[in-house]
Amino acid sequence: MYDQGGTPGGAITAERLRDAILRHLKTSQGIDAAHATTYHWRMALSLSLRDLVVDPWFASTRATYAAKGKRVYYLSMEFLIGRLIEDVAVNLGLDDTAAQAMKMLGQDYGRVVADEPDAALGNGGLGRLAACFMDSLATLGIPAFGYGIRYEHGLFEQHFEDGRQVEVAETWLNQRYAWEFERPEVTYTIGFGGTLHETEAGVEWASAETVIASAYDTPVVGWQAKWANTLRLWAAKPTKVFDLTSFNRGDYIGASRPEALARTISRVLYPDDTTETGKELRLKQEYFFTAASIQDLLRRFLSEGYAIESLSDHVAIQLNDTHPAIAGPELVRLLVDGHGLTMDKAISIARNCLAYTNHTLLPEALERWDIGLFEKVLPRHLQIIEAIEADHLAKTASPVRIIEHGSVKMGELAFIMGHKVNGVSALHSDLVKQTVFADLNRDYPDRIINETNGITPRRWLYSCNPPLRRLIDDTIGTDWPADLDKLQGLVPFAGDAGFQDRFQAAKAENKVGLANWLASRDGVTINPAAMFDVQIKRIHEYKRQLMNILETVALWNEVRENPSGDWTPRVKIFGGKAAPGYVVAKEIIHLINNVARVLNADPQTRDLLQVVFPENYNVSMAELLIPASDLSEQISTAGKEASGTGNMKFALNGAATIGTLDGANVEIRDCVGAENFFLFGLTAAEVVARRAEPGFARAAIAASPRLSRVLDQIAGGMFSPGEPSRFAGLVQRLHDDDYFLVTCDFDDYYRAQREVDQVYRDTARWTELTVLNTARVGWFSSDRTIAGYARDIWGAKPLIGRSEG
Ligand code: 26W
Repeated sequence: MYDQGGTPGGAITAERLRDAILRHLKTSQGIDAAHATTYHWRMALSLSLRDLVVDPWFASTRATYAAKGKRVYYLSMEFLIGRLIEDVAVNLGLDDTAAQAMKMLGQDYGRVVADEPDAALGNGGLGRLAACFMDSLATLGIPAFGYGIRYEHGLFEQHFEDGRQVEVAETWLNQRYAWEFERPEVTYTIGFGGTLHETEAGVEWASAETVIASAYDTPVVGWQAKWANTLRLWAAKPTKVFDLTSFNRGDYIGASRPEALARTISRVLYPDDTTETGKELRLKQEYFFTAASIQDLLRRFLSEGYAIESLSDHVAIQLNDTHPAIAGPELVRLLVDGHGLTMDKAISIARNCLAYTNHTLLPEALERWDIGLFEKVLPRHLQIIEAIEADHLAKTASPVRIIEHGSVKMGELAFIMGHKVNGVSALHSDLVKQTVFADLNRDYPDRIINETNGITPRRWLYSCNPPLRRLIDDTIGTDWPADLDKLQGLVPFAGDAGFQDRFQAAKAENKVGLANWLASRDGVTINPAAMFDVQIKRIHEYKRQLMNILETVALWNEVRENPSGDWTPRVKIFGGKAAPGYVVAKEIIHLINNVARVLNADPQTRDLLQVVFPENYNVSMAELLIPASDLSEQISTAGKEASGTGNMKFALNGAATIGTLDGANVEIRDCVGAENFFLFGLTAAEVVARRAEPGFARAAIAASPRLSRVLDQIAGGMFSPGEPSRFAGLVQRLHDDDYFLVTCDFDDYYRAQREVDQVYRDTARWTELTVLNTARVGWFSSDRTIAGYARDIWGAKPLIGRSEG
């Protein structure tokens, strides 16, 4: 246990932790140990660990007030947190102690940990990045708040019925959430709609409806408990709780309407991760949490007695994509309507506080709100956006408008209202400059910078991969979790036979663990000696899960024709959810499950090639799959994956990557060495050129007998006997409109996969390659990323010394 300041000291022994757990069982749960269920033990353990976070939390808050420095505010519609027991135990240095304490109590630590529901308050990359960033902000000791929404229902639960995805509401809050502290004293009234009135004091906004934003705080403790920050999530509550008159006249539904309506705002996470919905409720969600957050940070700033003009000396606000972009107009509104500043002054103060991160170039993901809807919900903010646009046009000769063609473009608003804009990988940031914001890049040439994404090594190596963690500790010491570049120390061991054996043994242990989990949860048996070839991420055409399953069928065809050939046994593992309204993505899921059914039943080939698609992929499943993976599929169409972060997690856990020159794959390949990366496919520039060639897809198919055979099999109903034409549309799309160039990259992808087969069979070479991946991806720690944001954007300083380790 690490007491205040991080040095091992006032040791929390297993005995003391056991006693704390028993106390919480009794006093917090009101349960006699004899009758306690796994849930009760899990709650008692969680509360006992939470108790130990409070002191560093209070001390960090006190130190922040004393330092009179700058606070960082990370505004995000999503925080894909996952489970917290192990994360907190690891950061407190109590992961082994907790396991001992549970053992003393006759409980299986693993079972108790697995009982915790994931906090699935996000869709995918953007949400998980926010969670990794919170861990790094605390580990570096940078004073920060994460602001988001406390959704009652996170990302839906995915089930397969006859191979098709069905969605079920997620229910993480059916049980008490152990890690949060309700803050009933921290509430803000948020208005929507209504009218504007010119008065001599300025514009007055009379909102038509209001809802209360009520805070829930979750402490976020960093490595070695040297610092702890706050994740403040807002829940919507009615201004008028209960309409007694309706009730008295027997209108019971009417009576709870106000509550139901209000709670709708924070009821559920929108499950779309690439297509903006344009829905009024989504706009209200975005304004609800952003307005509450801006009002909360302004209250905190003013409580320290600073002059409003010095706001940007003490406040840095990061917008996680455009979803909180209304923050600019909201801050200007408060400075003009609330503090009487001129519009010009307010805009420049706000700009010096704000910065925006772009996470996607997909046109359908860029938020554009219908102006009619916007004016209806946020009339005062529309006025202010017009003023911001006028200010932009007055100061530049820009062709760019924020309001255009009847919609409010949130990307342009976030860009113009920020002092810095960043992409999330070197390639992506260049493409942001060359495409989506080319004009604004000309107007503001030094505004766009790059901050390549990262991942927290605490969750994504130390916690999820104990066998490899122990080997690394034994080999290079124990301070790598907060200084990941130290992994370079493994390079000299890459070719060492003894080390290779232990490295392979760690991977094998994880593979057996995964096989046991799949067998117990899904009744699926996989061969742990086979190569585990894994593609886990949201289902999307640009991520090309379709190309992966086409290659799988092509391989199956070859194996069937020559079952005695020296094939490398493979298990293809898929995981991922499709947005409920994304029909093509759901077809791809159905195809994968149907191909799996046919291939896994083929007596000739099933020991050489198997396909599994465990349902309901989430953060906890990723923590199980990634340490057990041999091959990481990062096969997106070049220019489409802004960065990727799964790619980093796989490499860190000793998996080889087969991938395109897209997103952060480019930088991973540069770090690990081209010879330790299985590259294929067109580059981003070649993609654009090829797409411009008429009939490029048909030409590619005609040139590939392997591909055209597979397409004929699928279109012919080989994998949908009951409905022969089920996948004909999917195949037709590849002929007519293969926007993501699956047809053009297929043969090179197949070639690269066979190269993987070759190298995999050379165990010494393969192990050396995977050790070098682990050893050389230290740069992809989110600690390095956050240090970049703090240096290049926020001007924020850590308030703790570098880890003494
Ligand atoms: C409005 C609907 C919506 C919701 C979420 C549109 C777009 C999003 C996100 C930006 C999608 C997302 O998660 N993008 C991913 O962000 C990761 C973190 O930077 C990157 O690593 C991924 O490449 C990118 O796809």
